[in-house]
Amino acid sequence: MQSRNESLFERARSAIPGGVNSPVRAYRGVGGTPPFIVRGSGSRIWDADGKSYIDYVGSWGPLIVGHAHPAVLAAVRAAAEDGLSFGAPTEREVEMAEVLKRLVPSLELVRLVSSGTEATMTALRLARGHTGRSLIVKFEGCYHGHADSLLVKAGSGALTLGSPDSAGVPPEIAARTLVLPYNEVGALERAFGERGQEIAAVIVEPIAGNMNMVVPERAFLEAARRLCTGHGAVLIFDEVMTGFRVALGGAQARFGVRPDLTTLGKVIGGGMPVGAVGGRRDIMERLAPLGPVYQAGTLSGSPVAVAAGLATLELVRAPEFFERLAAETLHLAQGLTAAARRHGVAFCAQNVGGMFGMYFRAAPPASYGEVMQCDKAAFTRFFHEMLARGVYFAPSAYEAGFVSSAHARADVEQTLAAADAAFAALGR
Ligand code: KE4
Repeated sequence: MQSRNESLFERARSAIPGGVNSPVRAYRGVGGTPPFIVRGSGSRIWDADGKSYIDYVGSWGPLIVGHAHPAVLAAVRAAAEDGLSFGAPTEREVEMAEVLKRLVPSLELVRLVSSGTEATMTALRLARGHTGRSLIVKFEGCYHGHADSLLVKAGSGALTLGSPDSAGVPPEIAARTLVLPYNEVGALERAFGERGQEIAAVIVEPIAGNMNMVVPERAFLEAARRLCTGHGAVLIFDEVMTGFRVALGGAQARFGVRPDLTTLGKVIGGGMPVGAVGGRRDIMERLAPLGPVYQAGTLSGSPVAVAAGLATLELVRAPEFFERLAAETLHLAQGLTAAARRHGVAFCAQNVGGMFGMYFRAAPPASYGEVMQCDKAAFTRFFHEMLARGVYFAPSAYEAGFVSSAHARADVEQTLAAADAAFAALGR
């Protein structure tokens, strides 16, 4: 007898490529049938077979205050009562831009879009339009959404499926993207030494969350800043994942490095489709209708989506929000590491604010190469042991995990108890 998840997945595959609307959801990285989720509340989600899970994916980061938060739902309901979309300016969008400017000082002007991909695609076009150059530097294992120029040695779902370089990207486009090793100052210096005058922009995840989680040396981000300044290139921090996740001001606040442009998404929509690109006024003023760089969007700044984002950003501004979130995430990371050690499994975990990495190796990786040394088979076994025990991690060894303010200590303790049993099974 098929489970509901299995029968839904069978139906889905007959109507949707791979049965999913985003590849990583298909569980190709871990095998098995993905649970079809029917609802979420706080730290938990329920699948079509009635099973509940403590959720550490949080829709890949947006649900930082937990599922179906009453204040977020109330804001969405209120906005929806006035109509869903107008294709005209609304006060809420102005309020969102003002809130983002206040919380992220490097945003002198900001444009709202509907996804992280649109934000990074726009940032690249802005950098190319501003500099008159076309070469983009990105880093192996980093994922910046699925715009052509960025699907070159990309992380996240592309890496999970073993296709970091997507088909369909013309070679002449891919040739305008230079991929360097993440966290290596020397390689970046050599690239600027050889081709500095061609480089329009460096785009970087200031904490890499799409090849598991790799925390850069501060010197790496400082070198990117120094070299971009010295060569007239645009430094883009892709904070779609880290923005309002690792600190109120994002990774740029933690590292004290000011980018020229920042891209945002996920948390700023609170689970609804909102992305943003912002930064230096002289660059942002190149955007239509002021300047020659075109960009547009039917639902950009959607009042209902922005209402969800505003409510979420209000909640994360509560006193001690990030301190409490980081403390709970640290407790999870330390507890997982201790459980693995008790059972002799080569594993460690670390967090930055409310995001974490889990690694089947002795020490946290500092590079893409070290991420690839992690024991992927062990991760897959652990993933399924935990899923069976009601803990829902990202179905890929190349993703970060997320804790929300709705995760109580009891949730984390339940997770750690499940992990103890899972590591015992792995250790046998
Ligand atoms: P979206 O277009 O998916 O909203 O954002 C793309 C993006 C851009 N930049 C960073 C740093 C990102 O992490 C993302 C999207 N993250 C993935 C998960 N790692 C989204 C999940 C998915 O692709 O289904």
